[in-house]
Amino acid sequence: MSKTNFGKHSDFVVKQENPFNASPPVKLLGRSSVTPTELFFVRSHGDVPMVNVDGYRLAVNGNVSKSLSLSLNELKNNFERVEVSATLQCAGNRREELIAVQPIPHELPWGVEAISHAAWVGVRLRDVLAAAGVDSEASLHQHVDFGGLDEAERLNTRFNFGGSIPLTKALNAEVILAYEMNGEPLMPAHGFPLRALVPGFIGARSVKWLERITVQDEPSQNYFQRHAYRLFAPQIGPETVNWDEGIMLSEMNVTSVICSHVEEEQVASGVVTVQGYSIAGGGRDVMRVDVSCDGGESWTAAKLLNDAGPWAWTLWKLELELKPGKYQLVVRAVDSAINSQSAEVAQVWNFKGYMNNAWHRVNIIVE
Ligand SMILES: Nc1nc2c(c(=O)[nH]1)N[C@H]1C(S)=C(S)[C@@H](COP(=O)(O)O)O[C@H]1N2
Ligand SMILES: [Mo]
Repeated sequence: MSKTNFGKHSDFVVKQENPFNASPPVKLLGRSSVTPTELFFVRSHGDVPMVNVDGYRLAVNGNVSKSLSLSLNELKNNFERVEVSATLQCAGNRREELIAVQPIPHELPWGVEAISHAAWVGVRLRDVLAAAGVDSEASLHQHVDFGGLDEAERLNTRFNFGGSIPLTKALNAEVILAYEMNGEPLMPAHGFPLRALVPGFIGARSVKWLERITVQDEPSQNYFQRHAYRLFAPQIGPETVNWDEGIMLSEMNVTSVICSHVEEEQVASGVVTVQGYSIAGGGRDVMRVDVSCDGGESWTAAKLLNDAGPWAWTLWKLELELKPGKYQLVVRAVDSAINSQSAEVAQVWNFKGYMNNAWHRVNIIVE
């Protein structure tokens, strides 16, 4: 295990050493509902800060009647301990397929593995906001801004990572300040000692190494809210972009992915088991996962394997009887709002490479 591996699995695939960005091999993903922590993907925009818990304080300020400064123990002792089982997915998941359509410079070429699931323990954000005297009735149009301790560098300046969510989301029971992941204190790479956990939203809003929560009238001024993590129309590029026009990303969209096979894989004829994950954003449910082995001409519904609640991915499986030949496996899902996926990656291309939820296709050779 190399020094920069941050305690991860020896098969963990490091995409970038500095900052540390890494993900599990696709075939180890979605094997179980809960991703073992040593395989949970890591997305970081700056160096992983090593936080000394003795000096650690969380500040709660802004439009509150009582500003707070809390140690980790005060948080643990003064607020109810709650568990939330939730999947985290980066908005840049599956960027690699977008890059194959048209290059996306300076962004990480994630495959399908920038997603993982854990059992998180922490305190409800709304309990902490209530202790700070946030008047939820009077202030529904506000935003909750999270500030991290890590520093990123963009546009020649160094600044702390941050991002915000609407107060209406922050007041929901599923949004927590997490200090444990899969029964252990958070690992440094996942935000020790404390992170926001915003199920159903893009991963970027689950701010790690959380040091500040500010209730304010506007969304975060942070680069990662104002420039990055916005969705632009397909014709917009770096030269023509007006940063204010992109859609600030919040809820994830419905997606589905094949994890059992990789491109051009050779498999034996007979029963071929196709497996993967699917997830609907915003707490919606995955209602149906369809699998095709002929490029999308005909479809069969896959078996949905787990029901870990609205904030969790759905694992699925289908056994196909395949004779020798070439096949294109395809998967697509439908969620509880009957949202579905685009057939072609080109239809969802955008110059920052976010939210690719096109049908996932994998060509295999059966021998
Ligand atoms: N402080 C801080 N929080 C952060 C980030 C970061 O770089 N710094 N990356 C965000 C992004 S883009 C994602 S997808 C998730 C990834 O969480 P993980 O590394 O625990 O998988 O953390 C989010 N929180
Ligand atoms: Mo992300």
